[in-house]
Order: sequence, then C-alpha cells, then structure tokens
Amino acid sequence: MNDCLFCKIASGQIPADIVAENEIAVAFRDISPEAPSHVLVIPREHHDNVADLALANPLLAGQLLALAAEVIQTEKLTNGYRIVTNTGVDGGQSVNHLHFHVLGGRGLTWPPG
Ligand code: DGP
Repeated sequence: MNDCLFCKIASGQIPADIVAENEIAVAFRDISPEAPSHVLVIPREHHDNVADLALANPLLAGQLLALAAEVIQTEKLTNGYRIVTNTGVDGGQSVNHLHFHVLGGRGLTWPPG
C-alpha cells in the first residue's frame, strides 16, 4: 500500500530499529515503548488486521507468531510477556497495518483500559 507507514518500514523506505526479520516479516522496536521491551512484529505483505490476515493467509499468521517467538527469545523475556494486536477504533488501533505488540520486561497489569 502506497501510503502505509508500516509498509514503508517493511520495505526500508522509513528506518526502524529492527531486531529480527526474514522474507515475510519484520520485528522492530516501538517508537514509544510501553515496557522495557516493546517490539512490533509485522508482515511485509499488507493486511489491515489479524482477522483479515488469518482469513487471507493463515500460514503467514503462523509464520508471524514464529518471528514473535524469536523476539521473545532474543529479548530474553523468560519471566513472561504479552502479545497484543489492537484492532479498529474500539481496539485502539492507530496504524492500519497488522502488527503484534510483543511487550515484556516488567509486570503487566490486567485488565487493559
Ligand atoms: P497501535 O496503536 O496498536 O496501532 O500501535 C501502533 C504502534 O506503532 C504505536 O505503539 C506506536 C508505533 N509507531 C507509530 N509510528 C511509528 C514509527 O514511525 N516507528 C516505530 N518504530 N513505531 C511507530
């Protein structure tokens, strides 16, 4: 998508602090971290949200989680972590390119706001 921020990060047009990547996905640090470790995992292919992705390409959905698992290891989140994907207006999504937030490095409260 021409105007999508995360498509531009995935293609290297906009720089990001990349922590892991492969042919199909990129993991990079969130610009405004909410935890000591806050990494976003995105597919290179554009999908608006996780439901769209799961219906269009369920294999890719699993591959994204595999990259998230790599991040969990390299960030040494041995004490636990949270994977979140905010979706739509009610979900608080601000970038309409599917991303998994991988958060860890501190105790995370529940329920979310
Ligand atoms: P959400 O609000 O769930 O759609 O999450 C979007 C996240 O993207 C938010 O935590 C901030 C992050 N973000 C927005 N713009 C940029 C950017 O240009 N670079 C990076 N690394 N992160 C960004």
